[in-house]
Amino acid sequence: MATKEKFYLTTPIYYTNGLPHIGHTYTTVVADVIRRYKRMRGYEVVMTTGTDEHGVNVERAANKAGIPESEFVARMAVEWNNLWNELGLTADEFIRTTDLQHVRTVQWLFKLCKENGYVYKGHYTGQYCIYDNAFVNDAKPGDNCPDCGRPTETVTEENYFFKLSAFQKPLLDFYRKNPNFIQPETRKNEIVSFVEGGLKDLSITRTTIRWGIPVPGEEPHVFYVWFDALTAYLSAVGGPEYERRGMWPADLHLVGKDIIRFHAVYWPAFLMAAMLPVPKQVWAHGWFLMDSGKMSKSKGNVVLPRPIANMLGMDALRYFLLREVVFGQDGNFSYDALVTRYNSDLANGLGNLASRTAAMIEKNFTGKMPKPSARQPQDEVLAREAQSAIGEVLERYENMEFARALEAIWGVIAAADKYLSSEQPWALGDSETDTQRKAAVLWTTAELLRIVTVLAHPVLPDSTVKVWSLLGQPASVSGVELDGLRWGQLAAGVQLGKAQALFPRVDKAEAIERIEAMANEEQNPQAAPATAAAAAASTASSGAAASPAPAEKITIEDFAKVEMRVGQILTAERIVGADKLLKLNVDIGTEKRQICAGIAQYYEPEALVGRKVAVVTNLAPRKLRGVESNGMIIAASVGPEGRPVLAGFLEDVEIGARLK
Ligand code: ME8
Repeated sequence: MATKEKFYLTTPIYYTNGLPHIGHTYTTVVADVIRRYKRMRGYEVVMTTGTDEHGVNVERAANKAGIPESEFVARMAVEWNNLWNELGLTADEFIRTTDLQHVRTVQWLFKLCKENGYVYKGHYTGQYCIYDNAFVNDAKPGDNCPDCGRPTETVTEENYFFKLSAFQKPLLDFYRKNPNFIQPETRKNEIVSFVEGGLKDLSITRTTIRWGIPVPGEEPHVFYVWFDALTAYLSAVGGPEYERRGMWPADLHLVGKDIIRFHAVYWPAFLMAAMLPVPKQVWAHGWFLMDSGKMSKSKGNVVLPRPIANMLGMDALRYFLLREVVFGQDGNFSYDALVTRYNSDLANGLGNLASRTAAMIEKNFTGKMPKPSARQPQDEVLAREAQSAIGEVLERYENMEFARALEAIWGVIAAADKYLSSEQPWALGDSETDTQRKAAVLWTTAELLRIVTVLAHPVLPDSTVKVWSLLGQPASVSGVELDGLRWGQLAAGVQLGKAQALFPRVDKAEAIERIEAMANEEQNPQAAPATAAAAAASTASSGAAASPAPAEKITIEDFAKVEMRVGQILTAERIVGADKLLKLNVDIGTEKRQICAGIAQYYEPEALVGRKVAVVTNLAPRKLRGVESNGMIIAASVGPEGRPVLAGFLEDVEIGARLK
């Protein structure tokens, strides 16, 4: 058997002074999509990610948390790793820069560079903040520290320097000989002109930082974080023994545009100096922006992946990230656009096509895939469209044009919708001719769905598995070889699998409200307004089961912040355009409140009048579907759909009584 060609790809190793947001998720999702795609094309793939655990920022974050750095980074690495696992983004190797294997690799790389004459001892002079104990990059004498605002001082320290200047010509030659090394083209031009402008030697050790990998025999020197971090790509696949694993050099480093210089200039130079193989490609994508600005914790505009995955499913987030923005360019993130795409492309598009095709086969052919005997030219037109999409989609994936790949797949879905509308199999009768025609139309649609499912699998790994089993297909969709995919391979006679919910439609405003409530709870666990069940009751159940992470323990003082009282519902009415919400007027003893509750699908408004309920009364007012809601009604959230059941009292209670 021929051995498989290898493909090694990496995400950046992320800083552990914060938690993953949608930007980090983006890079990791793209890596995962490529991994799945390459496997389906027969490659042996290794994908790595990890955590960058050294440096001043981590040192500061640990100090702020009041725990030793080693404990702080261990906790953070667990958080990052857990989140990736939860999101289905488990890498093949997860490298931590505090791992012994990594420490050994950094020290080894340094030794090779030094032995080859590219490292020398010198003095580094820069602006230093004595309060933060750190050099301030790019600061001039007289500048203030950007972190604490205090004046910086000019400080000189002894460092080891890397002779980056010696690599100007080798790097430019390398870029010329490997024109695809830096992608996209615009980034390549930036880097080439940066290198053409001349390279200064780089200080690669520090004596002013404590939290780093020690330079052997040269304490207190520790390695500069980037010399340390970049080497993680090599330590993940064997370090000094990389040849044994056979994965190095990396085929693809995926990074954001912020760190392209480190990857396309410093990293190949370090490797050239050590006479080690250089990676084949660095691909720098753009930023996901929030309200057209960069996400940052201090601005409070960070989007978290978990609430979105809980509400809409991880496939929806993956689809959105890849479909919404041309890979390589910046794009804006908005919940509105996310939910719109979810409803239109996933619920109404793929989900609807799959469920109605299966339902028609179930109804007309007792769930057995029919044989396509009475074919007509329009079936062939659709077949040709799907067949030619296969080639196009593979080419798009190969060129990292994910949005275009998905566009092509969804073009085929739209063609199938059109085909069904014009063929109208549901309008055909039970005569032999009609039954044969129905068989041909439904087989054609199911075959198209099979092809779409295979092509979309790298992006939608969970839902395509469901469609695959719905179509009664053997083995796993991930095992299908993309290069062998052809129109006409769908066997007749197979029994369809059980129908499963794929992408239940959601009410946009409610979905956004719930995502935001979960994000708020995740970001401010102490300030969480009320229980998960209460949040579910106030914002309506959408059908997509939300399962927020279990809340951390709170103190009695925290609990005391939530004011709950007995209220009596005076009036209840439906809200036009929001089929899940009821507008209630509630007497809470001291005043009457307007409260919106997501219970309209389960409670008739008239039946609620006069009912006594438990109300959270000190919740900040907010708008639901444009209607002000001033409080929250407590309900249990029951079953996978989160059916709300209002909390009540077995004995008579006074209106306004406080719940404790
Ligand atoms: O730079 N949009 O780590 P980091 C898109 N430890 N991608 C984003 C993003 C956004 N708004 N925000 C972050 C580091 N990213 C170093 C890397 S590698 C040897 C060391 C992604 O935690 C993007 O991939 O700051 C970016 O390059 C990376 O996260 C930066 O992660």
